[in-house]
Amino acid sequence: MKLAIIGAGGHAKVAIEAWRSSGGNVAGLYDDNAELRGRSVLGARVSGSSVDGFASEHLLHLAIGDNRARAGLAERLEDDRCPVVAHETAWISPTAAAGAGSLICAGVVVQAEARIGRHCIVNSMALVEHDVAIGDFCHIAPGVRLGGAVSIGSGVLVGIGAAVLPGIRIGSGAVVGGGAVVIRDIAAGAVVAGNPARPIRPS
Ligand code: JB2
Repeated sequence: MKLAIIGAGGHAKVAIEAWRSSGGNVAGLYDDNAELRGRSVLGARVSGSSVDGFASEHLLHLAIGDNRARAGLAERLEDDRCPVVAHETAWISPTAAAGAGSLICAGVVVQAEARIGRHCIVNSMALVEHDVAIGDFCHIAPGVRLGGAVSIGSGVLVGIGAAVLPGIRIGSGAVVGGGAVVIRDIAAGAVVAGNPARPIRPS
């Protein structure tokens, strides 16, 4: 079946190439920005709004980097229309699992019994070690390293290149700045940065 992609920005390019890497066809792109209508992104045409995409007969993927925007759109979707999209170069343990609509990008490694929620982005070259648990609507940015048994709530952004030590717990809605090294648990909603990571905005 063909995949309709909601969102026609930079992240859509990554989703398109991940889906195509294993022979998938993209039906079209759908974006609420009317100025994008008719444009082509990597050969896929912007054919309408998100409502048009939902009304199509195709499988769907939410290719929007913002966690909240993605979560809002997911409420209007049934999980069985949203396959896991994994680039062919990702290595995903046969004992790991990812929820509906998640994108596992090029070069990602997901180790034994890791759990990834619904509509997550595990971006290029990220490492998700054994027994990691990631909630719904998270973005694990490029090059992030999550040590064994790290636990992450929903709607969390772990910024590019950050490292999270084994067993650390990160609460829902938290933001970890790019390059941070997380050595202590992080409260829900907190924003942390640096090495070692410290709050720059309290929860
Ligand atoms: O609620 C929405 C919505 N919010 C943004 N509904 C619909 N249908 N579309 C929405 N969009 C659309 O997503 C915008 O109109 C825009 O066309 C697109 C977002 O494009 P942008 O290039 O700004 O961001 P992105 O989400 O594709 O990529 C971001 O996140 C990635 C993970 C960037 O920060 C990338 O650099 C990053 N790799």
